[in-house]
Amino acid sequence: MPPALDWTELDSRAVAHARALAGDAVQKAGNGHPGAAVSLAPVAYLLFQKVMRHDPSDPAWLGRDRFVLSIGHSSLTLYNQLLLAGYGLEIEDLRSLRQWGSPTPGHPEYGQTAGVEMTTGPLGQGLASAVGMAMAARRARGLLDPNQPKGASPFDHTVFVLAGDGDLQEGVTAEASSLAGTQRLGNLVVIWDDNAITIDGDPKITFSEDVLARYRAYGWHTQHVDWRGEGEYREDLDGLHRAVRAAQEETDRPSIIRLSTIMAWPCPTLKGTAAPHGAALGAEELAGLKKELGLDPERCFDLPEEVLAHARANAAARAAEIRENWDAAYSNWRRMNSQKAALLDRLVARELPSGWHHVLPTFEPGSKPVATRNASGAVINALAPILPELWGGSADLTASNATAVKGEPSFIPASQSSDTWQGDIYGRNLHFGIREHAMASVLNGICLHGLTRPYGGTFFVFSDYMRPAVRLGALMKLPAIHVWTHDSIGVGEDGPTHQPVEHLWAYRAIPGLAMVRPADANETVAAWKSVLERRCDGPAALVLSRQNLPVLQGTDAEGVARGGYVIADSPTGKVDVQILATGSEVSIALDARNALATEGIGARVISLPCLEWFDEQPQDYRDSVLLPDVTARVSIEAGTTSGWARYVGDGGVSIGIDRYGASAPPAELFERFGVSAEAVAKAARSLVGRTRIKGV
Ligand SMILES: Cc1ncc(C[n+]2csc(CCOP(=O)(O)OP(=O)(O)O)c2C)c(N)n1
Ligand SMILES: [Mg+2]
Repeated sequence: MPPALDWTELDSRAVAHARALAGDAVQKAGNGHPGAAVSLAPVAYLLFQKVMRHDPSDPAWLGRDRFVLSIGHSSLTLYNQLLLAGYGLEIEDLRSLRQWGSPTPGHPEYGQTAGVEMTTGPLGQGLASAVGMAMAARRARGLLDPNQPKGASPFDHTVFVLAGDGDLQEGVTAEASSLAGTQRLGNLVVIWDDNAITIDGDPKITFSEDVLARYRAYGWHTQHVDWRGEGEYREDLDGLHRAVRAAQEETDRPSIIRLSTIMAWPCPTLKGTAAPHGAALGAEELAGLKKELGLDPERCFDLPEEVLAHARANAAARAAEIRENWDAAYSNWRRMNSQKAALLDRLVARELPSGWHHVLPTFEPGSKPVATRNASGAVINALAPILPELWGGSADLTASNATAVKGEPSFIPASQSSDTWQGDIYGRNLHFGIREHAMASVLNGICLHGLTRPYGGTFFVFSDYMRPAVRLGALMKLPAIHVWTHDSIGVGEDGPTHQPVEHLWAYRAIPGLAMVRPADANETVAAWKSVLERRCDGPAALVLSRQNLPVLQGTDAEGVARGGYVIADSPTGKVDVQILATGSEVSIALDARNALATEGIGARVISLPCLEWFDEQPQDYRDSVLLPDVTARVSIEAGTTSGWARYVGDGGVSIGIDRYGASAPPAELFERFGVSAEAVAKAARSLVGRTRIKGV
């Protein structure tokens, strides 16, 4: 039996004030989401004050449980607890809810408010990323302390999620939950606020399956705590506490608790309706709520000193007690595992081991052509022995994406091993199944958890399935690495469904995401190096070819790190035209340059593996690469041309594919779509003919 819940009158008062504060904050802001914050205040208080291991004075504490508010719209549910527990939020911050620069933005934002583990708001992402956090916790434990029995390591902790009807309707949680069940993530506990309300009212119009049966079928441990019951609504905190403890004790399966509540309870007239989901309660209803709670309806933002002091003292005392044991266990672990402790210090600092890049492969220019996806696979395998934090896999395209680390087990329970993949709960090769969206969310969760660095692969065309999570990762500046192979019509016979065309520009539209499309094997190595070195500034996608590409003369790792460089300058000593290219089209550009040389036209070829990195460079560097005075410019990229005007200017020509591809052999497709050296040369000739070159 878990210890009985120790609950005092002051705890009840803290919950009552939290409910009223949620109403007050939204009333003052004029808009927001009070409803679930009112009804879930006791649930969140229970977690933060009675259940979770956390330390408000050290929000980054390694041993902490994680709390993910998947219902991000209910940010006040979290802000109230951060305030009560002593994470630095104060009443004045609730007064500035949703205002410019406040630590209480409309939805919780990672990095803006101490104690916020993840940016949430796009429904489903919180729960799906929590699966990644739970996976990361297991992987980190395997790296640092694999031999302790369950629960005995300082690295053991629980990932808690508060989810809503919306989260469980979103497809990404189905993907992630199926994966979590297969992975037997016993360190994951989800509480589903089954309040029978979404914005359109009763979700019975859209959501009729037996959700817990579905989760049982996924392999989860399920419980139902029914506060609505048959008779009067009763917030049975003892029952919920028991369920949460039982969920934590179930270490072999993830757990979900269906908690049947009433939206905005105990608001006098609006409880149980959709109205308080996303609008201020109104003065009258708010006063009525306060009366129901036994509070003074005249007082706003009221939090008596003794209530706040109680909550903060309780959170601090619990933290001190938990930390005392944990610190001792952790010091002991450090003493017994000095090498692993050094590894941990490196991972916490997000540093790479000195000299790490010496193991990177190099490819001889002119040697056998190599697909950049395979060069990427060679990099991953070269780095694997010295970067244990680097791990990843694919959404069922492991061989195609070249994401596997050879000779290492898969990150799956041994019981899930197949003829092809040997499983180990601490394994390294990830298998996401055909779940691209959840893969991206999981990568975010792994990054958020901290210590390790994940990558995930699929065909570039299916990156569309990942976009919501990739965007959120960019917003949070998480260093996930996307390995997107089969990057163009170079896919060939599979045809237009499998040939990305608009994807490069569609993803370049996401601020903070680096789209890296290397030209050959050596640029691929340099791209990986730069991505790994840029470890704190957001996600990167490696956009890689299916087809073999020549190993080029003139590639430059430093130039790749800067996003663009001159791979071959004008052979005539005078730059008549500049050819801009990425990926597989760089070699085409080089062919065009050579053809133009025979006609006495001097072409400079600029390889631009990453426009985002190039744009970051100082003006003088950019001007030294892309000469401002030479306005005869041709870009070539096997995708839509939409954004190239910015680089080639009004007078330039962009060669690309502004239509869907087709099913045919790759060489024929390049030719028929005019992505060719002849097309570049033709455009260059006409530009040189009609463009006055300054200073000439
Ligand atoms: C992906 C996504 N789609 C739509 C929305 C808009 N939205 C915000 S909350 C909500 C309803 C959520 O219902 P539920 O999870 O039951 O939360 P409750 O109303 O019970 O607080 C919707 C549709 C969103 N935030 N994210
Ligand atoms: Mg709901």
